[in-house]
Amino acid sequence: MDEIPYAIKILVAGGFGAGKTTMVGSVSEIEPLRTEEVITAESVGIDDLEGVEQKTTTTVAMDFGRITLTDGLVLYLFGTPGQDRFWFMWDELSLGAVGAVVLADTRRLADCFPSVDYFEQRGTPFIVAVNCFDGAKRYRPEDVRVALDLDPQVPVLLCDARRRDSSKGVLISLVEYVLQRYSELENNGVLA
Ligand SMILES: Nc1nc2c(ncn2[C@@H]2O[C@H](COP(=O)(O)OP(=O)(O)OP(=O)(O)O)[C@@H](O)[C@H]2O)c(=O)[nH]1
Ligand SMILES: [Mg+2]
Repeated sequence: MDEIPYAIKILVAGGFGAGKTTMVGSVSEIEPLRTEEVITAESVGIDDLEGVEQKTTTTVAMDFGRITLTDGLVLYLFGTPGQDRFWFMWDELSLGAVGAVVLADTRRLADCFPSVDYFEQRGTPFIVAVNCFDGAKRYRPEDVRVALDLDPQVPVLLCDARRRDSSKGVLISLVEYVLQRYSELENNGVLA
């Protein structure tokens, strides 16, 4: 009989327009579930579209996708909505998640602060993936770490959310980091 794979839940979070839906879509091996709605005129003055002026839709509930990393490990990916008014979804979406990717856009770095705070407070292991938008100034991961005041062990990497291999690399780094955090717990006797 074939082994049943481990299935774990991962969140893809970050500020409005950071590329969450793009990442879940680029990496998913199934047709991703999306909940996009058109950004209407009512958004003007409420949603900051600077830097993503071409954006016409926004996630109003969640994105969902799946990727098999190895025969034994399947990731279920949940993309969060980026706009503040959908914060009420986050606690529900986060239930059972073992780790999170916080996508950052260096043109609007402060937009990912709430995601970083949220996972720090919940004790959810997360990594920061800087989505390299065309035309955005390039920063070194170390500069982003300082700007976001991250703990030294939190991995920060650069990515292109539109590319499957790049997004997959981010998820592999997250899984490695989660495993490392859990083995620290074990070594420190917390799980004993
Ligand atoms: N150049 C470039 N454009 C990107 C990249 N990732 C996303 N985009 C574009 O940026 C826009 C925003 O992407 P989304 O994936 O909708 O962002 P989101 O974080 O899901 O947005 P919300 O759900 O509204 O918070 C889209 O028009 C994408 O095509 C990237 O890596 N590089
Ligand atoms: Mg989205």
